[in-house]
Amino acid sequence: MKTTEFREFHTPTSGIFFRAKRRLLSEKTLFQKMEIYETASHGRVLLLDGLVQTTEKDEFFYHEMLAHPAMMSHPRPRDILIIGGGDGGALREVLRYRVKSAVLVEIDARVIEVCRKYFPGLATSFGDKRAEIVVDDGNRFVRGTERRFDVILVDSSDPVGPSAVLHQKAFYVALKRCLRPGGIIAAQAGAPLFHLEHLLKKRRFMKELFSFALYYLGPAPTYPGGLWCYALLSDRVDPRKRLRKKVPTKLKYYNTDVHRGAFALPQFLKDRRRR
Ligand code: AG3
Repeated sequence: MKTTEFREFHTPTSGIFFRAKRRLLSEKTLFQKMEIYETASHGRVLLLDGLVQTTEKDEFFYHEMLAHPAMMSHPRPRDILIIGGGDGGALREVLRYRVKSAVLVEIDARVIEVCRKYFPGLATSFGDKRAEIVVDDGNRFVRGTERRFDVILVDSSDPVGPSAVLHQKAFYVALKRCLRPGGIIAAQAGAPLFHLEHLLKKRRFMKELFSFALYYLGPAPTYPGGLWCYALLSDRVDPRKRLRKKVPTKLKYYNTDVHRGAFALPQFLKDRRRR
């Protein structure tokens, strides 16, 4: 796209029209096409391979809902792993807790570099002493590492391109191996409106692997359909039961009422099968 003042753009299936004031960056990295626009309505917008990943205006819905349901369900989350999430938003959320370490494994070093520059509100977390950044393929990392984690967040993109493997059963088998006893995984799972078949299939294999494999929902105004689905996986913890007492301050969307409500699923996504 040429840099035309106030040109409108939209992304496949998102249905959102952004008014681009300025293109700040457009490049092909080793892994994907990356673009950043300054928009009139949503502040800065990051796209990877044409898909909206984050906007300054509404990123808090997604990042808070990816991180806090898992973090709040774990009695003592000390060591955290984030797969993907090179913009730093999920990392910012987990560092609101008294964790010991947070390892972020991002395949594309350029995403980190560029977000540090253009999305300071997300990427301040990279400077935190507890954060450790690993530039590697998340799939390869979880297969090889001997480290174990209390909470793992999967902040991937859609099941196409470099993120495709992060949606498959083999990856979840490998992830499970990296969990400490009592550990919890939260993974972004896609749009109920556009990825329903995929979501239903995924829930079947997740239930084979974990005692608790539950979907929950949250708003994502700039993602396709506006409603986003996440999976919460654990062998010991039912995230609908006991929560930690103290919620981090300064959150914009998440609270414990929202947490409980998020597990209420609409009829078309309800799990009717018992294990
Ligand atoms: N995680 C991505 C969500 C997928 C967006 N999909 C789409 N727009 N079709 C994103 C990175 C945010 N930390």
